[in-house]
Amino acid sequence: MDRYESAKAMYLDYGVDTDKAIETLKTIPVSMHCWQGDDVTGFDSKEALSGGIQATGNYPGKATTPEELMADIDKVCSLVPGRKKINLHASYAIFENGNYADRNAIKPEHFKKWVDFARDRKMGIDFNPTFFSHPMVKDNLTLSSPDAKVRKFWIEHGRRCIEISQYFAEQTNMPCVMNIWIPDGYKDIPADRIGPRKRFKESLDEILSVPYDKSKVFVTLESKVFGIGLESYTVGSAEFTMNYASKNGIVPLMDNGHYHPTEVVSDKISSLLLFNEKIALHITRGVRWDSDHVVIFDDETKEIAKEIVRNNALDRVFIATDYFDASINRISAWVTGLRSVQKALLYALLEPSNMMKELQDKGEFTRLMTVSEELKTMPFGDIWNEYLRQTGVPADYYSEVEKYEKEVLSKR
Ligand code: RNT
Ligand code: ZN
Repeated sequence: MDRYESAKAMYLDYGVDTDKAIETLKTIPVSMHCWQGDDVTGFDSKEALSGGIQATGNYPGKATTPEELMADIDKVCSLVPGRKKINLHASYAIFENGNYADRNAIKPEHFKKWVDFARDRKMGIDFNPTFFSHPMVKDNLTLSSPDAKVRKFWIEHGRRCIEISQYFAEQTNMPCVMNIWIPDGYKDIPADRIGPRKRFKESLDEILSVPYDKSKVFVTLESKVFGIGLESYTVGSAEFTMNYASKNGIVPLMDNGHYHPTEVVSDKISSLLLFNEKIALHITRGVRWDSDHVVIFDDETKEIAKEIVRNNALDRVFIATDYFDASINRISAWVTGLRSVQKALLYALLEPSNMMKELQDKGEFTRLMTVSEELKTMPFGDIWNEYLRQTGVPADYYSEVEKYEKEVLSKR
């Protein structure tokens, strides 16, 4: 018997249909962040990366033009199975023939090349206003700045991004998730915590007063506990963003690097699902801090996937990746992270969750523990390989990455 058939029979003993799991996995969109390709640099400014985030390493071959970044995205897509969306930041606007526009003046036309790119590949586009790496970030503040001029600039940026998001949705015929994250915060103990949050709230109200089609654009709001140089206070804390999102009918976004080290996003998903029609995730891997390491097939990534699958929430959770490693081949970093998310989803789809819920409700905790442990040594790899085979993606991507590095990246 071939390996897939024999693995399939083993899962069937637990009542799990592996064919069905594979079919479901093929339909789950994962939003691929464009910023792994160039260490969050973008094309619109010469400013260094700011906002309390950091890409470390200087591996050669990073993309520095739209053409290079698009070629790299194509390479990645050829090595990642399943449905992908492309997640852009406003800083990736493409200016041609001197039609440069500052962040408060960008228009759909500056993203036409991205639309063409996505449409040719039948992909949807997600979007992010870029509230960092720009001279109008004053004292690490944007939408919460005490300076009305600064706030006005960034409010206008946010409003324009909603318009661009709707353009993406209409052009690709797929909804666009637009995520708002601001770096605003203080390095040291603030004297006024409520003032900046009140201003942030008012700025968000102004951004969201732009009329837009809520069936096409889903605005999400991402929280964060601290940033580099912003250790003592962030304006967009978890409490702020969750309350703002639920009061204003937008979607809360949780990034699993944005909590205290012993807090886990996997435990938060169920609560948010009970109070929100949709929720959004940034999947990353923090090592000791919000370091944005490449996502791997680790316990917390699996646990996050299980919470989405067990709660029948595949159509209620917007799944996106968000990490940036500049110390290794960036294509490989991208592929490894995206594949890990897909692996975790498959792993979750192969869990006999009803049976396990029943054991929990009956108080059979001894059996529950033994089942969970047995599942860990099931032939998961054979099911994964079958999925790769069916989606036409090579199991060994390293040799492809090596070849691309030799032929393309090393010549940049
Ligand atoms: C920063 C946030 C945010 C960014 C991207 C580039 O800590 O996670 O989502 O990583 O917008
Ligand atoms: Zn994030």
